[in-house]
This record gives sequence, C-alpha cells and structure tokens, in this order.
Amino acid sequence: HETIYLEDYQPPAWLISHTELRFELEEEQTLVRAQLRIQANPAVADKRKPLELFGDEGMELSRLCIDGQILEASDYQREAGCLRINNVPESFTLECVTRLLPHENTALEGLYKSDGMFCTQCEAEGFRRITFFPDRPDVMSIFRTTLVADKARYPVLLSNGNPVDTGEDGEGRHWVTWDDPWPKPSYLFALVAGDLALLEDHYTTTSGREVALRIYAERKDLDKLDYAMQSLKNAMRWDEEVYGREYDLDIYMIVAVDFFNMGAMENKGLNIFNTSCVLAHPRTTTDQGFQRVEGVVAHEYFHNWSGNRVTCRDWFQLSLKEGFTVFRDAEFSADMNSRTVKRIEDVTLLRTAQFAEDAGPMAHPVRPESYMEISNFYTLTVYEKGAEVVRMLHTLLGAELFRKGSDLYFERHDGQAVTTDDFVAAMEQVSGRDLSQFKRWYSQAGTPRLQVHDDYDPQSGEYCLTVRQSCPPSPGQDHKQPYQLPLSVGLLAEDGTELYTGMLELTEEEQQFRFDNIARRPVPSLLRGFSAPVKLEYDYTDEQLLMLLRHDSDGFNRWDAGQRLCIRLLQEQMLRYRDGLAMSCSEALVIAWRQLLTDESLDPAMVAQCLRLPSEAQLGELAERIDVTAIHEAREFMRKALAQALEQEWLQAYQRCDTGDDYTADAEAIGRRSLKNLALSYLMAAGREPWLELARQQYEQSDNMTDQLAALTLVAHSEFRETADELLQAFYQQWQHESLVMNQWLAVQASDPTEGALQRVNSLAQHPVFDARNPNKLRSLIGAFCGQNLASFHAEDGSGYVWLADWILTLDRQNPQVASRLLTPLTRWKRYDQGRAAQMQAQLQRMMDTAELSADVYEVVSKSLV
Ligand code: HT7
Ligand code: ZN
Repeated sequence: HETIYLEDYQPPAWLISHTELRFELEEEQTLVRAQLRIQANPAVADKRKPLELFGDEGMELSRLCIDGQILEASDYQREAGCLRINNVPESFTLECVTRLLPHENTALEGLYKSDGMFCTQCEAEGFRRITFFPDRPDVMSIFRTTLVADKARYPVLLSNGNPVDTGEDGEGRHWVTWDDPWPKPSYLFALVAGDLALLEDHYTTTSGREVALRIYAERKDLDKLDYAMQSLKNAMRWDEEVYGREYDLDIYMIVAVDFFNMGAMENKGLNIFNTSCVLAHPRTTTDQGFQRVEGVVAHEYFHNWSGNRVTCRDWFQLSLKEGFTVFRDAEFSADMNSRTVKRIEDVTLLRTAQFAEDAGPMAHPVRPESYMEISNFYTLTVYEKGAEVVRMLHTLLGAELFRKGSDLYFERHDGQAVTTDDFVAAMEQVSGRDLSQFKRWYSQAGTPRLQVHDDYDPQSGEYCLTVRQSCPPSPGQDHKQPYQLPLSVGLLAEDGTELYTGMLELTEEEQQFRFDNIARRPVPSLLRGFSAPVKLEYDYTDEQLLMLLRHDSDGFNRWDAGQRLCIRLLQEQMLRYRDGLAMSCSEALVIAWRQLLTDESLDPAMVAQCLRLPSEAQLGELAERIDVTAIHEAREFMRKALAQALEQEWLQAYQRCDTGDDYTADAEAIGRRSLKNLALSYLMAAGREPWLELARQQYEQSDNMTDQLAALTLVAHSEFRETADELLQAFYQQWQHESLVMNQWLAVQASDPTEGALQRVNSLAQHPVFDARNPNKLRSLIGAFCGQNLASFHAEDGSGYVWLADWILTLDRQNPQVASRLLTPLTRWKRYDQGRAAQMQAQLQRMMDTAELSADVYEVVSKSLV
C-alpha cells in the first residue's frame, strides 16, 4: 500500500471544464456514460504529460473514445487504480462507458443501493468507483447528469443543481436531467433514485431568492422530518446573519438513507444523510438525537460555503473545510441552545477521544503530512481539534476581525480549491498580525501541556503567573516548537469577587504575567471557556476548586472545577482499590453536590452537567496506565456513595423536574429531562426496590424516547435481571419495526456492564434486527461493546479482543471504512497493563498476518504495531 505525501503535491496537468453523465440504472447493472471536456492546464508547463485518470481496479470499462474515435487497448494502460492515455491533444472530449454493480457494493462508496434506493457517496475518493476521472478536489467541473430508470420502482430521480429536462420512453422507464451551474470537485457529485416521500417547504434569502427546501425519506418516516426542516431554516438564517452567507441555488435537497458510512454528506444542492442524523420524532428520538439532527443539518448546510464554494486543494487540507465548519456548527448550536452546555459537551468529547487519538499511534497534525488511505483521516483531530484551532483564531482576533477575515477568505477564494495557509493568510491580512507561529497548530501533532505556577507578594500586592508549555512527541515528530495560544483568565478573591478578567497570549516556552494591586492572594480561574485545546495543570487545593465550583463567573470553569475535584477523588479511590483498602467518599463533595442539587435557582442543565462523574473513558485517558477494573470499581463505588448520601435530594430533584409537560426539544426542557434522568440514575445506583418501581413507571408512562430509553437503560444495566429482561423484551415488541430505535436497543445491551456481556453481544449478532451490512447496526453493537462497555471488552482473558479482531477481518472484505474505524480500541494497546497489552498486540499481529487487508485497515494496524 502506497503512502501519499503533502510535499509531493503537484497541480493537475489536465482540467475538466464540463462533465456530462448519463446513468442507466437497472436491477442487474448500471451503465455510466461520461463525456468529459478536457483541456491542458495552462498553469502547468509540461504539456506532453499523459492523461491520467483515477478509476477503481474492479470497474469495468466498456468503451473509451477521444473526440468520437474509439481507442484501441494499445492506446491506453490500466494499472493500480489508474488509466493512462498517452499522446492526447491539448483540448478534447473523452467519452467513457463503465459498467457498475451497485447492488453488490457493500463498501458504500461510489454508487450503491440502500434499502432498494440508489445513492452515492463520493467523498473522499468514491467518484473513481463510478467513472474514470481526475478525482481530486482541485479539479472542478460543471456537471450535467441524466438519470434513466424504471418509473414505478424509482419515481424520484435526483442529482445536483436544478432539473432541466425530463421524459419517458413509453416502456416504463423515465429520465430526468439535472444541471449544476456551480463548478465543483467530483467528491461533491451525488445522485439518488428511489421511491421516496417528500416534505417540502421554502425559504426566502435576504436578497430575495426563493429556495425550495425538500427533504426526502421513506414514506413511513414522513412524520419525522419536521425538526430537520426547521433546523435547516434556522441554519440558513443564522449563516446570513452571522457570516453574511446566502444559499446559491433554487433547490436544497436532503435525502435520508439507512446505509451510510458516516453522518451525512454535503453534496452540492443534494445532501445525503444517514437516517440517524435527519429523522426525529419525540416518540422515537432522544434529546441527544434531536440535537444531533440540528447540528448535522446545520453542518452540512454551512459546507455550502465552507467546503463547496471554497473547497480544499488536496485532502491534506481537509480541516480547512471540516474544522471551520465544525466551529460554525458549534456556534450555531450554542446560539440555538445553551452556550455553556454545548461547550461542556464538545470539550468532554475532545478530552476523552481526541486527546486519546493525539496520544496514540495514529496521532497526526490537523493538517496531516502523509496518508495511505484518506478515509482514515476523517478524525477527531481534523474535525474537533481543527475547530478548536479556528476558535482560537476567533478568540485572538475578536469577533469583528474574525468576521472580516472570513469575508475576505470567501471573497478572495470563491470558486477555488485552497489551503489552510490561505485561510490563515486572510486572517493575517485583516488583523495585520503575523500568525506564522500560530500555524504550528496545523503542523504539529500532540496535545500541549500547560504547567501553571503562581506567586503572590502581600507586601507589594503583586501576583505573578508563570506558564510553561510543552508538547509530547508524536509519530515522526520528536520535538515541538512552542505554540501561540490564548489563555483566558480570571482572578477571584476568596469570596468569589472577580479581581481581574482577561486574555493572556502565550508564545514562549515559559512566560510570566504580573498583576498589580491585588489585595489578597487570589484563586486563578484558568483556561476559561477552554480557550485552547491543551491539558492545564495547576495545583489547586480542594477548597479552591469548591470555591470555583460555587463562584466562578465563567460557567465552563465552574463545571470544570467540579470535574477536577471528582477526578482527583476518583483517582485516590482507584489507588485504594488497587492497594486493597476500603474506598471512601469525600464529605466535602457531598456537601457541595447537595448545595447544587437543592438550589432551585440554578439551571437544571448545568446542575446535571456538574453532577455527572467523568466517564470511564475519560478517566482512562488521564491515566498513565489504564487500569480498567480499578477505574470501573472506583467510579461505581463513588456513584453508589453519592447516590445513597443524597437519596432524598435526588428524589426531590427528580420530582421537581418531572413536570408532566408535553415534549418539546428546546434547551430548557432538555435540561430538565437531563437532570431528571440523572437523578433517576443515582436513585437506581442506590439500589433499592422503590427506585426500580419508579424507573419501571417512567418506562411505562413516558410519551417520549428520552425518558423511555433512560429508564430502560438504567434497568437493563442493573442487577434486577428479571425486570431488565422483561423491559428489553417489551421494548423490542413495541419498536421492532423502527430501525433507529432498534439501534438503541442493541446499544443498550451491548453497553450493559453486568456479567455475560460477550455472550449477549454474540447472540444479538444473530438476532433478526441485526444486519452486518448496515454500519449503524455495526456501530450500535460492536462500537458500543468495545467503546462503552470497557470492563467487558477488556476482560482479562482477552476474549473481547479476539471477538473484535474476528469482526474486523470479516468486515474488512465488506466495508473497509467501517472496519478501520471499529478497530480503534485495539490500537491503544500500549496504554494497558502488560497482560492486556500483549493480547491486544497479538490480535493486531494476527490481522497484519492476513494476506489481503484493505489499505484502510492495513494503515491502522501497521502504524499501531510500530
Ligand atoms: N464531508 C463529509 C465526509 C463524509 C465521508 C468521508 C469518508 C467516507 C464517507 C463519508 N461520508 C461523509 C461529512 C461531513 O463532514 O460533513
Ligand atoms: Zn463536514
């Protein structure tokens, strides 16, 4: 498998001004006729280069012509995914007919069938599975696409742009031609053909363009599209107001498909969505699900500018569109809901999963330098850390200059394929700042560490903060240069009064910041709002953390202080567990939690965040060596202790939040439900029968999936096995025909930490609702078992590792992208004790020894074994 390097980038030798496609969609095969208007790139000196087009090795080529002349086999060569034609003129039309077998396409890249409908996924390199093409993002072309199919089976025929012609052949087949006026790279091409129902609405842009909004799904799901439609309209308005960006076509379409490798895809004018990111109904969708729909709909819409109008020069620049778009969607969600809660959720994901990625064998910079398979680089680093990098620019420049910078970026590069340097250059130009040091965030991997010390001189009233930054080595990068970063800080007096608020800018390995006229030694509130994606170390006392938890004016840091305290206490219990000592729960924590729980003036959403213990995965990320059992036991002990110490308060909070109002998916109602269900989870942890009855009652009486699933999960994960089995069976009976709900049913059981988990997931893999070809089902069963049921997956006998490796080897032949992603937990083997590490390594080696690994899995396995 070949490695591609950023430093080898060469501009394309050939450009394609127009691409005309005709798809004859049939049950047994699809014929694709492509006509490409090709010209030598005037910017490239060597005009005698052969024409090289990418095309999947397995794709059948049945006709190849230049300017109407059929080419003989001797006129071209096909090798390793490439078609080379020598001696071509400066400008010509290439015609190419390929034969595809979409019904056999289980990789879900290129053209495939999902539940009987045809659909495509072309990012990153799927278009080369449809026809031969310079399938790279810096070749942009105007597409005209005709779809021909049986009218009864496929009444809806969609592609990018606007429909310009349609007709029937009198023998049951019909056709539609679509024209997309905007030049685009091939990765944004899409088509859909199926028997689909439609929710239609419209939107008028600020400048008066009337846009038809159409969301397509299977007929049975038509009642689950309203929330996505409202989210789309909110996103369109928000992008006009906050970024001055309007939509640029007459139609915006979203299609929901059940078989999809990721969340959604921003194809120009024709987004294709995983059903899990578009369907939403109170009865079948949890609050989390609603928020995901809102966020993903907005994310794909925002790509119309950050990704489509201005796209990436090459795939190393992926974060140019993804990091920026995640930042945009996070700000949108913050504006639509609670800003602090959104920030807490995002930072939790970053700290738990992105930090782990940054410390693992696949660590890479936000702008990677090499890859074997680009699909492996749709990562938390490129997306989430990339968004943090954009956020830091926003913080350093301020909202106004950042907006000027984004305006300049969009205007200067409209219709171009550009780099992350171009993005930063626009920010430099509007601010007059030199951001060359800042760009290290794009080129250096690893999570920086900030060590903060302070000094106070009561005589002079001078307070001094000393900040040291460092960054651990990562693959191929032994030494790191210091970063430029914003460190948002507050200084608090003991009673919580704010003595100083501001932003410090770090550029050096070690820096000192002095503050005058400070009457008493302050408590520093550091890295407010998580102003940079770093690990911050400061030796807080428990009392200081309790004071910040109570008084910090920065909501994020109030929550963070509580988390730091919990982490410290949990780590102490882990040590005691390992040493065979009795564990204990801090009385000070109980008092602080009681205060939060009983203060009715506080926002329930924030209280719920503060009273949630850090997850086992996060505790693992923080550990030098991950001791799965000690983490699980310490956390369970603490949960139970806090449950019992505050039993009455949990019940009161539960009753207070159980308002009986009709379901709404707004931030306030979601916040109330989250505190209510958290309270129920602690009551269940207290382990007494009345609380089991309360959970059962909630399960039976709730009219929404959030409450029903919360109750089911708590009972299913409890020691009350009889009731657990009864409710799981009832849930199955009720929802067996709702595929997305059945995914939840699988995930609840796969993440059940009680005895016998592996046996349970094994038998679920045989259950009729499970379908190993559907990525959502795989994620619900395999992903949940390996990622959320840590004590079971990491069973000492290594059975979880063998199970996962068996699955990967099977799935790799079917869907390499999904196989490669599910493999992640095994790649972290170096973080575990010797016994586990050796068993995980052995499974990686077993995969490595398998002859025909895909590039996707080979890259991850081989890098993990280094
Ligand atoms: N830009 C989209 C990426 C995507 C994708 C990538 C690889 C394989 C399958 C995929 N499906 C969608 C998603 C996004 O960030 O909006
Ligand atoms: Zn995206």
